[in-house]
Amino acid sequence: MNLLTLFAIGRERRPDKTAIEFKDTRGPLGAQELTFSGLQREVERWAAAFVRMGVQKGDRVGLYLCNRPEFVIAYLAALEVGAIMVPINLRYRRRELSHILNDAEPALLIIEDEHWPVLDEIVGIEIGPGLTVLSVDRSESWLEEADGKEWTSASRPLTRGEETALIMYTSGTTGASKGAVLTHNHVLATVTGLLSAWAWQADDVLLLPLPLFHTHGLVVGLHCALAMGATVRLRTGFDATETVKTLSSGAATLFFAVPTIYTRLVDFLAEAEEVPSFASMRLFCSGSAPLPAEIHNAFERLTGKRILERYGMTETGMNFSNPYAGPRVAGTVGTPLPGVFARIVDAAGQDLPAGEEGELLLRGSNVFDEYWRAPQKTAESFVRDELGNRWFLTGDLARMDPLSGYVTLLGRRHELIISGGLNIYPREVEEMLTTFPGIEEAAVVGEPDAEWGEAPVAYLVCSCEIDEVDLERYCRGQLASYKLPRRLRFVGALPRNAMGKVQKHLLPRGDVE
Ligand code: MLC
Ligand code: AMP
Repeated sequence: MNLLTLFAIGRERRPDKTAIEFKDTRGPLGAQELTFSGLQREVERWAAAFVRMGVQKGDRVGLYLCNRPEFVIAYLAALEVGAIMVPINLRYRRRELSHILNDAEPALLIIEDEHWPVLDEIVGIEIGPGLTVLSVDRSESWLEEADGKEWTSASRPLTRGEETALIMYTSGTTGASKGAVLTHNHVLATVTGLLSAWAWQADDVLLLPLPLFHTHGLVVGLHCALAMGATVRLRTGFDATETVKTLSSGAATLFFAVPTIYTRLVDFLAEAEEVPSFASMRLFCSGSAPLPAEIHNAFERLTGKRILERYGMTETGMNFSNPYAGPRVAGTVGTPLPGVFARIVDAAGQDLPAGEEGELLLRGSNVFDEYWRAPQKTAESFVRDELGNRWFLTGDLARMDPLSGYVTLLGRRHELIISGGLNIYPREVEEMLTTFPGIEEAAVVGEPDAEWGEAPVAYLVCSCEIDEVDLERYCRGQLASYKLPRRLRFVGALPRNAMGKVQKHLLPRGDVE
């Protein structure tokens, strides 16, 4: 099924109801509200403009935008014309942006005015011709040019469920991010699974401060709401005061967030003179990184609400969830969602009995088929069983409770660092650090961090004295700032094994001169 067909079911329930209530928590974009029918009118106007600009079925449309109604409009308009949406992390800098634009080769990129400087640096230089860049802040000018060009659902090119809806870039083990190709059917499987597992209702109102360029905000949040015809209170970012005010005022029923946000809410509420009631809230969800049990319990103590923790991935959408009705166990991600099959295997790929720790493998109609233009990476990410079924190697280490069947995630097979729900691959940071004059070798590891869960720390072998201020300025120009090492440790050499591979577990922890 095409996702637009699913969204039409939600829209037609109550076309005059609010689909998006938007507020810019930072200020400049103000507030805006769109009904489901108003949203569709805008989508059709944008779709007509896209076609006029030459966007064709199968073309990629990149969105380098913060959370704002135009993100939703542009995305749905891209689907209308049969295009594939490529969301781009807004924190990405020149190098990361350039990589995605070269890899996905979008025909159209939609940005905000403030991003012109970085695009001027790369378009026509690092990025080949053929890319049209439009600013959302000047949309009236290019939308007007298409006025009079009618677009209706009858204009839609036939797009089947097995065709691609999204390419979502996710941190790559090889230093550069890779695009997970998601069809309409993949996304639909996650959405329909969650609608039933979490008992979504048309009257639901979701407060959504998470970025729409990641699966959590986009698929779990926006898609479920559009499919159900529920309202989204879309925010540009997280603000504890505003969140508590909205959630306690009766203006929301659902809240989805990452553990760092729950940590901040617990701190905020613990310091409040009086903790307000969250009586209208029927569900608080956490995911994207492990929720510490003490935060889980502290949140319940303060609010009387028990968080539902779930587990997902960009490549697969949502996989596991604690129950909506039933015990939500801190430190676990619950059981597989409808239609998701899971195995836990040892290093040789053999199934392990419940209770033993191994790598989690997944299969299901939610699981992607391939990375964009990367057959080798795709091949390395799947194994086949004796029946020929293809299983995705998640890289997550897990154990299943023999009695309840609940799964606990224990860590990751690869070196991935998850900071506040954002992924950092050490290799990418290491490669960047060694391009700085004087840094000969770098090893980046994740260390526990009270605020972010994990934070990157860099061990450096240098041939001369490094000016840390210069280094930081350099790093900021190269990488999204959440990837910057929080601490630098200067060492004489990196511990290596006989094969020359860095033994990160042997790096001296704590400050070293
Ligand atoms: C922001 N900063 C971070 C950071 N977020 N640093 C480390 N880790 C993070 N996660 C840094 C910025 O780089 C900036 O640094 C400074 O903090 C202020 O930025 P900000 O934008 O004002 O930050 P803030 O609004 O406080 O953001 C924190 C946050 C945000 C937790 C709200 O990180 C967030 O929304 N995280 C969720 C990401 C997400 O949706 N992940 C899901 C992926 S999908 P400087 O130095 O420039 O000032 C997935 C699958 C699944 O994982 O299961 O869901
Ligand atoms: P991403 O690549 O950004 O899609 O992040 C996916 C990864 O986030 C997974 O492979 C897990 O390692 C991690 N993750 C998601 N949800 C949870 C959770 N509830 N607990 C622990 N880790 C999680």
